[in-house]
Amino acid sequence: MLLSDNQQDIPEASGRTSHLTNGTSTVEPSIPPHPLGIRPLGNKYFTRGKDARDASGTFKALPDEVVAQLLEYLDQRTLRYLGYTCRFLFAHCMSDEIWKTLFLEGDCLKRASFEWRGSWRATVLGLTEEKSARVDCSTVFSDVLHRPFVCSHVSLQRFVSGIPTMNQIQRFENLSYSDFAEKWSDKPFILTECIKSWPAYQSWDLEKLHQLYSGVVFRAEAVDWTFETYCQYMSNHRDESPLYLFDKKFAEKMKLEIGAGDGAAYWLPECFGPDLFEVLGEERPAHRWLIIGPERSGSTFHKDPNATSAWNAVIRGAKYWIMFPPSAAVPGVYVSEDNSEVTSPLSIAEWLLEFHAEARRLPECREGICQAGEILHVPSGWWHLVVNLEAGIALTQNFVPKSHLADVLHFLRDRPEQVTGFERDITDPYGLFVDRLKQEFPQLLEEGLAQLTERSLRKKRRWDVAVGSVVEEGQPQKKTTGFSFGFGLEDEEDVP
Ligand SMILES: O=C(O)CCC(=O)C(=O)O
Ligand SMILES: [Fe+2]
Repeated sequence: MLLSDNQQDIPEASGRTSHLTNGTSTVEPSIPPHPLGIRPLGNKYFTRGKDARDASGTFKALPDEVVAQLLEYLDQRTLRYLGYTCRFLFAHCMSDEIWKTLFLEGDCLKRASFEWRGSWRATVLGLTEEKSARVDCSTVFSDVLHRPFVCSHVSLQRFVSGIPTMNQIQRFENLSYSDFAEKWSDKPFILTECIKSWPAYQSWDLEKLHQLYSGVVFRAEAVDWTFETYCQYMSNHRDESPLYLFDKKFAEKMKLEIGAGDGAAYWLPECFGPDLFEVLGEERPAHRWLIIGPERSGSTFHKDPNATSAWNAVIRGAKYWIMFPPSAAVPGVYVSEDNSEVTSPLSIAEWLLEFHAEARRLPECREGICQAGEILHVPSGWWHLVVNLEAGIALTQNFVPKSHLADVLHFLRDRPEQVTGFERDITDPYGLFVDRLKQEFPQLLEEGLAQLTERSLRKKRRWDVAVGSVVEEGQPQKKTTGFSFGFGLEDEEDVP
């Protein structure tokens, strides 16, 4: 529940606000001192003097990770008062990640419009900035507490500049459909002129959208907030992974026309050609989104759903993209054997800090910055991580080009448990898609299915070669006990 405005955090009320000493960061010079003075663990070994942990009683024995986990079980009142017992626990109990969880679990979630107060804690407790407690925590040494702060301040420039020439995503002013279909449907690229005539590009910015839609409720991850509240959040938050507005019903909510008609806010770029998922009509999965977020917001590594391709048009701001082809092993991204689960427990900043340098050295790596007025192509099955270099607005759409029909058929047919976005009552998306294609594009369907069969045969043949039951021309017969781990036996079927 939100507490009222006149709530006040106890330490300030009892006159214990103290002067904060500067902490030093061991990570990079651009990181300012932590607002509470919390310092990285390593600093403890260069500091003679107090360690706040010593005054935390039983908690002293626990590693920081365990303390942080324990606190996740507390309700807001207990968390608040436990934080007043000593500096060490104050520092832990101020962790905004815990307060974000409390927000998401509490009644606050039910309200779309309220005042954002600069942090999850202040918002849950209804505290104004000046009534929020501030206690000198310069004797608290903790990577668990300091690391999220580093991640929310790390300079993005150092990762997005100096892109090696080999890695650069190709840029064109425009592209014809025939060039796309023949040469580019498998590769990322950026078009610099394609969307410049969109009214959305010419007239939207954050201020204008705020004027027009401040009362409209948009989805941002787990919350539905008015644009007014989201704008307050965007301009004053401290999150390492900022809440990202990602709304699939934006066209209805904003009463937008999309397409060829007069008054349309934007239309589909011609170069990608027909979108074969259009045959699904009302039954197609969600396919377009309005995306708004502050600097550092973005998307961690993923492949787009159902083996669809996508375009992503930047209306305001700038996005850094790092991409890998479908079969690449992306550093720091762990995929289960059947590809159904992707584990990348890292925030964007953590991934950049830990894995960017290694990823950039891989020959398959592609990187680029998509500026306002530019549009980027995400080919079917490609891995991508995206980060906003400044607050911005984007529009994205997923589609099925002819050249990837076989991939989508394959995905729907052979990965039914990974198919997403269809309404629950559609129990056989593959069957539905095939039926509709049969009616509207029988020839394309036939070609797509033929490609699937050919792939299966090729895969089987490569398997037979690998286990030695068939000899490839010019190769000696392998001795085998019937099973071997075949190097180079790329699972083509697994590559959407
Ligand atoms: O703009 C972004 O954050 C990227 C969005 C994206 O990857 C997606 O919509 O699949
Ligand atoms: Fe994506």
